[in-house]
Order: sequence, then C-alpha cells, then structure tokens
Amino acid sequence: MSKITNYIAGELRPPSAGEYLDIIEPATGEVYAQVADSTADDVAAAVEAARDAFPQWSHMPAAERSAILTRIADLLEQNAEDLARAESIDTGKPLKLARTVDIPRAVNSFRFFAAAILHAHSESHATDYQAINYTLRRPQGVVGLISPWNLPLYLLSWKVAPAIATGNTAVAKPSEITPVTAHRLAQICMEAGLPSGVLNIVHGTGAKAGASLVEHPDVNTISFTGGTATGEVIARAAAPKFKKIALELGGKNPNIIFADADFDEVIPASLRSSFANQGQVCLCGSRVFVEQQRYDEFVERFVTATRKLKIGDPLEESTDHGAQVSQAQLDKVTYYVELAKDEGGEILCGGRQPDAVSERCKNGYFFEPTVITGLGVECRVNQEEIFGPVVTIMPFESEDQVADYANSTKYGLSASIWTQNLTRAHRLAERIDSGTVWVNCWMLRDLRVPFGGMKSSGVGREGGAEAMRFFTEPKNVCIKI
Ligand code: TXE
Repeated sequence: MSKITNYIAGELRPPSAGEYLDIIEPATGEVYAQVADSTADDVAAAVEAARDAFPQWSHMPAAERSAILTRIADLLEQNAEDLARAESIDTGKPLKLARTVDIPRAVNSFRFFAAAILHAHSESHATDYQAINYTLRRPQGVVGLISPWNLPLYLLSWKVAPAIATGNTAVAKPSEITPVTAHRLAQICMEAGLPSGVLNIVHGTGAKAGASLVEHPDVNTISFTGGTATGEVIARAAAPKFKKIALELGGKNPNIIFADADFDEVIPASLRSSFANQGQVCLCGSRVFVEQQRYDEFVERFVTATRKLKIGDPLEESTDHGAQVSQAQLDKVTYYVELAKDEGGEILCGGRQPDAVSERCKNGYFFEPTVITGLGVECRVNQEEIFGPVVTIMPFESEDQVADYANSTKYGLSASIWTQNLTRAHRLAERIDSGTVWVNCWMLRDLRVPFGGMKSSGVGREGGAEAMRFFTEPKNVCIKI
C-alpha cells in the first residue's frame, strides 16, 4: 500500500515516529493508502528547515521567485488530469468538478501571485514640509498554513502561493483526510526547483501535527481554513503568543431569490450553489429564500431539477453528485436530516442514502441531494452549518424581512441575490452581513478581491492584495527633512 510521507528540507521524509494513518476512498469506504501521522518532532524539523531557507529566499529577487512559482503552475497544469483524478479519488467529488474547478484554480493561484509580486508597489507619504515616510513591507518569516479537505489542492495553493511569493517560507499541514494532492504538490515543487525548505508539508492529525504547528514559537503567522470550532481552538492557542492569524471558517449562506429573477438562470445556479461538491463548499447557499409570489413555482422546478442530478461513481464522466468525504460527514448529514424532521420540516426529495450506485461503490458515503421546506429561520437546521447536500427553502414577503432572515445566523461568509432590480440588489448587498455578496451569480471569483467572512465565519481576509498584506509586515521609516 502506498505511503505518503512528509516534505521537509526539500526531500520526502517518513514521519520520525514511523506511524501512519489510513486514507479511505469515500466512494468505496476502502482504505487505499496511508499518510504520515506526524508528531511535534516532525513539525520542529520542518520549521527548522523553513527557518534555514528564509534568509536566502526572502532576499531572492522577486523575478526569480516569480519564475519558480510560474514553473510550479506550469507543472500543475501539465499534470492536471492526473491531479483531478487523484483529487476525485481522495475526496469523493465528481472527476469533472475536480477537473473544472479545483485543479485550474490551484494553477491560477500560483500564476496569479507569481505575477502579483512583480507589480507590487510601496507607499510613501510626505508630511507637510517636515518629513517623508516610506513603508517597507517585509515577509513575516516562517508561516503556518492549515488547510481542509473539501477543496484540498485549491485551498492549499490559495495559501502557499501568496505566502512564498512574498518571500516567506512555510510549513503546511493539509487535512489528514485528503492528503494526496498535497503530496503531488511537494513532488512538483521539487521538480520545479523550489529551493529546499521554502515549502515544507507535514501530514497528520490536527490535534498533533496541526496543534504543534500553531504552538511552535518560531511560527508567528497562521493562516487556517476549516471548521469554526477548530478556528476557535487555534485562536485561543495563538492569542497569548500574539500570533497573527487569518481564519476562514464555516458559513450558512443565504441564497435570496426575488420574483423578478430569471428562473432559467436561477434554477441551475441554485442547484450548483446548493449541491456542488455534495454541499461541502463553505460558500454553498444552504438557505434558499424565495419571494412569496413565486415560491411554489420555484420549489416545484427546483425539486424536479434536483431529482435529475445523477448520483454515481465520482470517476464516471456522467456523475453530477459523488460521495461525502467521510463516514463522519455522512453521519453529520444524516443527523441533521433527522433533526429537520423533528423540527417539523418536510423532506421533498432525498433525505437518505441512495441504493448502491455501483458494485464498486456499494459501501461509499453517498447521500441524496435533499430539499426541505416548512422550517422556520430560527430552528437548528437553519442555524448550524451542515456542510452537506441539504438545503432548506423558505418564502419571504419583503426586502426588510429577507434582510433579517439572511442576517439571523452567527455566520457571515457569503450571500447570493437574484433580481432584475439592481437598485434593490445594491441596497440589500449593503445590508447583508457577509464577506462576499454575489448578484445574479454564485462563486464567480476574481483573485484580486478580498475574501473571507464576518462574524463566526472568520477573521481577516485572503485574496490578492489582502493576502500580500497578510503575509508581509509593514514597517514605516520617517525621515525629517
Ligand atoms: O475540519 P477541521 P473537519 C466545517 C464543516 C465540517 C467541520 C469539521 O462544517 O463539518 O468544519 O470538519 C486541522 N490545531 N468545514 O473536522 O477539524 C485539520 O487537521 C490545528 C468548513 O474536517 O476544521 C485540518 O487540516 N489544526 C471548511 C484542518 O484543521 C487543526 C472546510 C481543518 O479541519 C486542529 C472543512 C487543531 N487543534 C470543514 N484541529 C470550510 N470553511 O471550507 C484540526 N486541525
């Protein structure tokens, strides 16, 4: 059985304690590989390698760093099909989704930041006729990057690319559930000639490897994407040491549909925003609000379209809907569907595991796309993040009412508004507490814009200029003239 090892000081190294964790293919429920179960010693070795690499890497001209990042992007692109397949097997997501979203976006992350560092400018401020200030931006040093399982390569690249582009060296801890494409990234970095120690990847559990990275005294910057509860643990550990943190956490995003919206666009887009990656995208619109006059029509058309989604082996080209990532996620989804029934919800479609989608996948973690109506905004199913293929649909009567509904959870990551009335869209976008509001679209991304959440959806922003700022420390020099 293949074993995934750590990437430390430019080489692939087995974990120091010799322990490994099983990796399960979600579509089959079978163990198909193993990954290093690293300890604090492995993390310490990775941090040391990153510390040693920092002086040279941070002083390398931006054009040279840029060329190396571009080579990484090129190699990712050349290996796109293999990577997409690996990601599909590792996560249970349809191959066509990995091919069209995860891998191209990972390539773009490296390409974008390779270009961005060539265009970075610095600031200078003249203070009346007394002084000139200029602000230097220097890399932080060794940064810790912790990423989740839902979009493993993309979300890792989203952190690694800006961190190393701006001259930091990094220790990354990918999710232990889906480590395969991170391992491929390590191999690609070696092939691309990334100097040893600039990026180190330590695999293992959050409790051991992840916590050791957060606590390491030489790592003063942490960028984390994952669950809100984990984010709280990390914030607590980082606070007494005054570490700089960015937390990208969960969401319970509203998808708001006015009666004047173009339903021919809204229905397919809402299907994607509800069920993409089996509902395991932090940006999924899990609460759908439809203006009263067209509520019945929406429900009918949406349920009909949901029933047509093809659940199947993620590796089949025709599959729209694959497996949940783990038994734990499947149990969580099942729990919330039962809770919805207890809370008075009506399950209009889905709500159960499908019959075996194929002989190969008979023990996989599949769950049917599920549509629920009849629940109030305050019930637990509408307040807590499920992170699965479960959406609730609720009617609303006015703009004020839907603004209150949208803001009624502790989360504030993203929202979608569907209407032909753009004045209303602007007005409502301003009122909704979320880091991103999409109007007549969903998950359209521009790497230059700030990305992150309000309230319990996170702290700090990633994305283009924000990421470049996060990974660098400003220092002002004031010269009297
Ligand atoms: O994520 P975790 P889990 C949500 C979603 C899901 C829930 C839990 O609701 O059901 O989170 O998922 C590492 N110190 N999202 O448990 O635990 C861990 O090893 C340092 C939303 O799988 O947050 C992994 O690398 N690191 C989300 C990473 O944190 C720790 C995507 C994320 O794992 C750690 C995924 C610790 N104490 C889940 N504990 C999104 N916003 O996209 C864990 N980790």
